[in-house]
Amino acid sequence: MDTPAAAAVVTPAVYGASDRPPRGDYSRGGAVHADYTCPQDWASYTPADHETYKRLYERQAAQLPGLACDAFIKALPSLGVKDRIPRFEEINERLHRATGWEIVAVPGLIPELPFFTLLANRKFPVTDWIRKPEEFNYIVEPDVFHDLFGHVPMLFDPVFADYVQRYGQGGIKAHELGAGEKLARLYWYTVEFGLIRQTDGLRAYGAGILSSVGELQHAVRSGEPHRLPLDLLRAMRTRYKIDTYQANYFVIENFAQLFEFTAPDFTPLYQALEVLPDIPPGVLLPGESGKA
Ligand code: HBI
Ligand code: FE
Repeated sequence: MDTPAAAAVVTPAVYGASDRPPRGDYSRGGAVHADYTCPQDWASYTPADHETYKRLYERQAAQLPGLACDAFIKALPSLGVKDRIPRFEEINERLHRATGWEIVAVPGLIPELPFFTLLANRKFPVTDWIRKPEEFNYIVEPDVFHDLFGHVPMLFDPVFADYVQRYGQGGIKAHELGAGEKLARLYWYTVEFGLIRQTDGLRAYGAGILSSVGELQHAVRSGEPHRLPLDLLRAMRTRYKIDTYQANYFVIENFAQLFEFTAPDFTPLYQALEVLPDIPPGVLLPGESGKA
């Protein structure tokens, strides 16, 4: 669909625990569509923007060995150019051939339902703006570096790619059932901050870890955070922080496990969650070692 949305329809998402509005431009003179997608405004990147991307890419790529999962390391070159912000169409030629996914540009965080709907249609929303040099090390909202470098390589893995689509389908249903916030925690603890056990040790597959300069070491190696085997109820009960390293991570054995976990109808889980209290980040329940 190519009709630009009425400006009033496309409002920024209020997301996580932030009290500021998202910073993207959600009107762009009518260029933002009703599904929140927009053209990637490639021409507006400055030489400094491309330089920021190049420096982020170089620094992050250098610390992947032994910390990032094999699927991520294998697919990273599929992003193409490293010395400037890639054009999304270039990536789509390869991504669509690999798993049938495509990336679409968005002006920033978007509300839950349109977000879930894009995923259910195998379209991954990628923020097109890039952080300013003074935010080089840390940014709360996703920018093009987080979305491309962190998320897109994993979409080249066929099983993980199917999981993300199924998550989007489940999200639409959760939204109808008023359980969107609970399901969003599953996204957080898998797609954003998930760990996987490989035969050669623990590795990161979550984009929030893979795109962060400090969190890779913290998540995979540090003795500080708790690591728990992924359990749907446990993860959906656990609140999260958006402005510090995570205090707990959930570990999967393989991507097929994620896909299988999300096959059943979640309605009974949402019912159970209504009477189970939330668990604060970093808290262990009786019997948990936190050393998965
Ligand atoms: N919008 N652009 C963008 N990127 C996200 O990761 C995102 C979003 N909107 C909502 C959202 N994530 C969350 O609700 C997900 O947890 C499920
Ligand atoms: Fe993300």
